[in-house]
Amino acid sequence: MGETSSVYSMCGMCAVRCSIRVETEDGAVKWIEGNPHEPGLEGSLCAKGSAGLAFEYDAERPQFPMIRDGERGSGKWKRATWDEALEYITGKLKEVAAKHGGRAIALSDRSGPFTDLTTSFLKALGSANYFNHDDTCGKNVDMACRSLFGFNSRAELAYDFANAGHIVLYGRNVFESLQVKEVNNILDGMERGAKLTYIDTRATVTASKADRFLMIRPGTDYALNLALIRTVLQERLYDPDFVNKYVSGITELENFVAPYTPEWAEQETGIPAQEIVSLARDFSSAKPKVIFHPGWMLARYVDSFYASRTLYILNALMGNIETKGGMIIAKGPSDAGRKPLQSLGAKIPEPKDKIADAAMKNKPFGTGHVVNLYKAIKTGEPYPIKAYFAYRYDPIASLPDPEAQKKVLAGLDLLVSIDVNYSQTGWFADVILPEATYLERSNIIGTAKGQKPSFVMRRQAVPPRYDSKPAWEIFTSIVHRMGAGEYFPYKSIEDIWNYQLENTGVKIEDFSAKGSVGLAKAAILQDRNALKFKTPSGKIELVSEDLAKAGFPSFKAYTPPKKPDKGSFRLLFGRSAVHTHAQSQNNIYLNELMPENALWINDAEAQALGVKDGDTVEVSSGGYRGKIKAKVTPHIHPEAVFMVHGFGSDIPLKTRSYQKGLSDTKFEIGLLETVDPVGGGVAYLECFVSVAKA
Ligand SMILES: Nc1nc2c(c(=O)[nH]1)N[C@H]1C(S)=C(S)[C@@H](COP(=O)(O)OP(=O)(O)OC[C@H]3O[C@@H](n4cnc5c(=O)[nH]c(N)nc54)[C@H](O)[C@@H]3O)O[C@H]1N2
Ligand SMILES: Nc1nc2c(c(=O)[nH]1)N[C@H]1C(S)=C(S)[C@@H](COP(=O)(O)OP(=O)(O)OC[C@H]3O[C@@H](n4cnc5c(=O)[nH]c(N)nc54)[C@H](O)[C@@H]3O)O[C@H]1N2
Ligand code: SF4
Ligand SMILES: [Mo]
Repeated sequence: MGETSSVYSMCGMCAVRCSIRVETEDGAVKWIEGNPHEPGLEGSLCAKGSAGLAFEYDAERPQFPMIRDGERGSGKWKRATWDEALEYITGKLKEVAAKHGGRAIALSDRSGPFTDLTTSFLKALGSANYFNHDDTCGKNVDMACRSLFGFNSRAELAYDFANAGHIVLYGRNVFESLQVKEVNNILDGMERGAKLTYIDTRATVTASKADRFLMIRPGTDYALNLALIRTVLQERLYDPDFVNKYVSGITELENFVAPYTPEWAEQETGIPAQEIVSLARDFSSAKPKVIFHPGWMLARYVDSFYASRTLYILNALMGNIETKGGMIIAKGPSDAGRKPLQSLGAKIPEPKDKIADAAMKNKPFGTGHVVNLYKAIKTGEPYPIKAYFAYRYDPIASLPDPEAQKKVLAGLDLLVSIDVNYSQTGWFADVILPEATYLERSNIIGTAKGQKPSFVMRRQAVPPRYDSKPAWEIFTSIVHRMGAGEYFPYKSIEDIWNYQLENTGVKIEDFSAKGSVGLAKAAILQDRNALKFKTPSGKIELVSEDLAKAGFPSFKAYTPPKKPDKGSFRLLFGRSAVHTHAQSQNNIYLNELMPENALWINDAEAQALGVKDGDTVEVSSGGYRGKIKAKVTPHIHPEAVFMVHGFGSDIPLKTRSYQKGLSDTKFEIGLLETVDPVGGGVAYLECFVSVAKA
């Protein structure tokens, strides 16, 4: 046996970033498992996490810096040294900064626990133009949450599924679109007797495990919720003490929902009125241990903001906040009486100009909409953006309409992709910088908020196999070459860690035992008699002052979603348990499990088109067409078809996934600027396709 060691780190096969333990022998990874010390994880990993080994030892990933050697997107590259690639990049950045100022440099990443590095990097270059993926994910849900509670839905709220009495999920396909801890907590809760209600346009694995599955007409969850709220109010099924103390605007709500009867909702949703009433009675009997999980799919229609608001209103009516089995306000270091990490940007002066979307619409509760970054690149308003870093982010694969995007991105003087794979954006970029993989690098320390907040660390397990570098080193080097080295004085990741930990009383060694450092001895719960919400009034605002100031109503009348024309269907998408977005399809192991996607189509509709299960069909929309196998099933709503996202890669260097299956984004023509007018989230599901036998 050679030299073995064991390191605690963080999985990087999806953005959940589960805590892991990695065993190595002679500098090679031998074994990866979930961190046995992590409650709720206890050693488990998902299939994608286990495929980390296949990813690490795959040669079909960028192995050295590459500079474009032909037209953008031509796939012609020349190999470069790091010195050449970084000189090329900083040469362009200097030109851009001289002409338009540092503000013309933008960066987007996936967001998460390490964004202090990217926002500080931009700050050092004099730019506030940091954007993340959220408009394409949970933005509307988050905005809805803020409008009611003042909390960020993801960072400031957690769900105590393990102790819940009734869990209601809207298209939240927890058993396939998964997060390992959450799955384990839900299974624990169900073992202890929690009921699971699942509402989706198709029967997923989660539907098969649910006590109650309701198939809903696409885009009508708002109608369902209005009728549920009406029933809860009329039958006085809510928590009166909680509502009287913490909720303002209940009379206005009652008046607003009055016309939305269960019988009316049946016409819209296809869910029988009886079912709606019995669901309302059923979950109310479990209050306050009821969780309505917002999911993300509600967030992808043009009126998702208001639909998501009704879902949070249901949570509030059940009085489930800050109680066992309910919605928990996530705690940070200061709630545990501890000091937070020191920001890498703490000593860097604020950029002169505000972020480029600050002046734009759709921002009652915040900025950083990546869609508005595209607008700014396209129009030069409010000022020009000429250089763009896509770091751990692949907009061409994840925003609608790749061709429309390329037209916008063509206006840049510099597009850089920093990735561990060849991404669709990388393929169109001027420079690809290969980051060392999650097993080959350390990251800055992150903060995990929750009932028991902690500091978390991703720590290098093995040396890089190719000529790649960790992000902290890439960004530090660019800042130095741009003449701002004083703001990034770090020579090693330990320098960064020590700086971050300076005032916290925590030392680097403290991470060795378990991989993270807990900041509270016991779970912290606020006093239920003295809850404070982060709204202007400190209450849960059904009638929101902030919304009114931004010129939006607190309650919006229901408008039915468009019905597809004959022979046409609404295109829905979602995940498979064995793939991550568009990044894993070429993984040897995961590719074997699922090499391509199929088109789910309702059996009666298929029959009318003469399509049988397994037939090849042609799908088309606005001039784009492609062929795919049909999965004919009764388990999808007749108005919709569905495909798993992430297939149909254009990159020949990824030989296993090249042109396998279809890409949903290519059908989403014209939707790049179609957003929910209040939340700002991208309305991907306002997409219709025609289907015919091929
Ligand atoms: N049509 C359609 N559009 C969608 C979706 C859909 O289902 N259908 N899903 C939406 C949702 S919910 C989301 S969250 C977004 C996701 O969109 P993205 O955030 O763009 O997707 P990811 O696959 O998480 O990651 C993007 C890139 O990060 C790279 N990457 C992974 N690990 C690392 C690393 O360690 N270092 C570096 N430097 N790079 C890394 C991957 O190779 C990939 O190219 O897409 C959204 N867009
Ligand atoms: N395996 C795996 N897990 C993941 C990810 C991954 O890439 N792979 N990505 C992570 C990310 S970033 C996210 S955002 C989450 C996404 O997690 P989810 O939002 O739970 O999952 P999706 O699979 O995107 O879509 C869920 C469902 O929404 C349904 N749906 C579509 N329209 C409607 C509607 O009008 N009403 C209702 N009620 N349902 C509708 C679709 O049929 C689909 O089954 O998953 C996370 N987990
Ligand atoms: S959910 Fe799976 S792929 Fe994602 S971080 Fe956890 S183990 Fe890794
Ligand atoms: Mo997402």
